[in-house]
Amino acid sequence: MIDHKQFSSREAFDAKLAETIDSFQPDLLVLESFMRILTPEFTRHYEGRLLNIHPSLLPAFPGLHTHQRALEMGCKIAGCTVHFVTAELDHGPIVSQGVVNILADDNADSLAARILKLEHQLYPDAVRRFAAGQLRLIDGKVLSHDNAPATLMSPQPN
Ligand code: NHR
Repeated sequence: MIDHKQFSSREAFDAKLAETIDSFQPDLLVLESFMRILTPEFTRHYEGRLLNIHPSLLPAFPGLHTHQRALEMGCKIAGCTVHFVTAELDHGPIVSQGVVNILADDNADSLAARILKLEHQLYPDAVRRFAAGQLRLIDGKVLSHDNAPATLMSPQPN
């Protein structure tokens, strides 16, 4: 484990992180509950081979507390977005999106739970497509063989 608190700056933490990751020569990095904003040096180094899934329909609600913010805005739909990570937080090129209806009695937890089910479909699917060579970032644009449409989930009880 690499603990960011042991480093005096984001740059130093990210440099150690990248050094450690590179020793494994990975084809793809997949962020999961990774809560530290990554430096431009790091995101540039892994450009086109670093994915994130964010629990909102980007470009709406980048950052934190997305479900609460969607509810407060009175949104009728919400969802999640798989994207390639760039220096600008939650603004990288979009790979795929999943959509759920927001129900009248939803709270942040019930909405999060419904969206999480979609995340568990979309994220592995994106990794599978990347591994199969069907998903690439070319000149900052997503190149996808099947041009994946949004995944829709009809309202259903948790
Ligand atoms: N880094 C870059 N450069 N670009 C992205 O798109 C990133 C990223 C790092 C993480 C995941 C992201 C999410 O989808 C992610 C995407 C952390 C924060 C944050 O504010 C925001 C979004 C995401 C992850 N982090 C605070 C920070 O100062 C710390 C918050 C905390 O510790 O609770 O790093 O959700």
